[in-house]
Amino acid sequence: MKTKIVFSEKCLNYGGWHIEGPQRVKMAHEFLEEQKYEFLEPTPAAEEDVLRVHDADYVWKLKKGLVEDPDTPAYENIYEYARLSAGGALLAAEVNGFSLMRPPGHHAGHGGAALGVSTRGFCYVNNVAVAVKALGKAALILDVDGHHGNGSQEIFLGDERVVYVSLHRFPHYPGTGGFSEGNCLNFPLPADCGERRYLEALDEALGMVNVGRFEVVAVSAGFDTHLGDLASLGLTENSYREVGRRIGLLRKPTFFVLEGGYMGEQNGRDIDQLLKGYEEKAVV
Ligand code: Q9C
Ligand code: ZN
Repeated sequence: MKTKIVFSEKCLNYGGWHIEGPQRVKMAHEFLEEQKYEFLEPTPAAEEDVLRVHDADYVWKLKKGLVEDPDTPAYENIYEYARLSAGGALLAAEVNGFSLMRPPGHHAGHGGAALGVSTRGFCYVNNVAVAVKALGKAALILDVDGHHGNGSQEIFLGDERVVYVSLHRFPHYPGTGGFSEGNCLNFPLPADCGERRYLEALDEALGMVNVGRFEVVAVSAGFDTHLGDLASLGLTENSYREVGRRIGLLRKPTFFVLEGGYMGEQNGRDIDQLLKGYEEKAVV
C-alpha cells in the first residue's frame, strides 16, 4: 500500500511574500513526485460542507474578502482557495490519503478566530473539521502541528462522537491548549523538547483514548515541530517516522490533512517519513 497524495497546482496560485506561501507546498510536492507517490486532484468543497463547520455570517465575510487580520491576509478569491483546500481534505477522507493543500485550517473556528484568540493563524476554513463533519463518523482527531488547533477545539468541544488530541509547543501562538477539557486532550510541550519527550507524550495521549470506539482517525498533519521551524519541538525526519508508526498501530482507516510546516522540501521529507512509518504498521 502506498498512500495517495491529494494535490492541485491551483493552491500555488496565490500569496507570495508571506511565510505561509506557495513554496512550502510546491517544494514538498516536487520531493514527493520524485518519490513516486500517486497524486489525485481534488474538487472544491460545497458551501453546505463549509456550513457544517462555520457560521453563515463568517462564510459571507470570507466570500466578500472581509477576513484580514495581522497574521492572515485577505487574498483575492480566498474563499475559492479555501474551498479547494477543504475539498482536498474531503477527498483524502474518501481515499485514506494525504491532502497536500493550502491554506491550512486548524486555527479557524465557527466564526473565524477561535477561543478568544485575535487572529486566525493563516487559516480560513477548518479543512479537517469539514472532512470529519461530512463523514459523520466517530472520529479521533490527532493534531501534530506544533501550534494548538484552537479552531478544531472550538468546533469539536463537547461533540460526543469526536475526541481531539493535540501535542503542541506551549506557551506559544495561539496561547490556548494549556490544559485538557472534556473531549479535547491537550499536551503542551516546551520549546525544542526533543523526540524522546515528544513520543512519550504521544504514547501517553494515545494510551488515554479508547481507540476501539472510533471509525476513523483524522490527522492534522503539521510539520512546524521540525527543528528550526516556527513551533520547533526539535523533531527530525526520524521523529515523523515514529509518529507514523504509532498512527499505523491504531489500525483504523486514517487520513491526513496538511496544516503548518514552513521549510519547503523538508515538509516533503517529513511527509514521506510519516507515511512510510504509517504504512509499515497499518493493516487496514
Ligand atoms: N503575530 C499554522 O501553523 N504566528 N499557523 C503569529 C504573532 C502565527 C501558524 C505571531 C502562527 C500561525 C497553520
Ligand atoms: Zn502550526
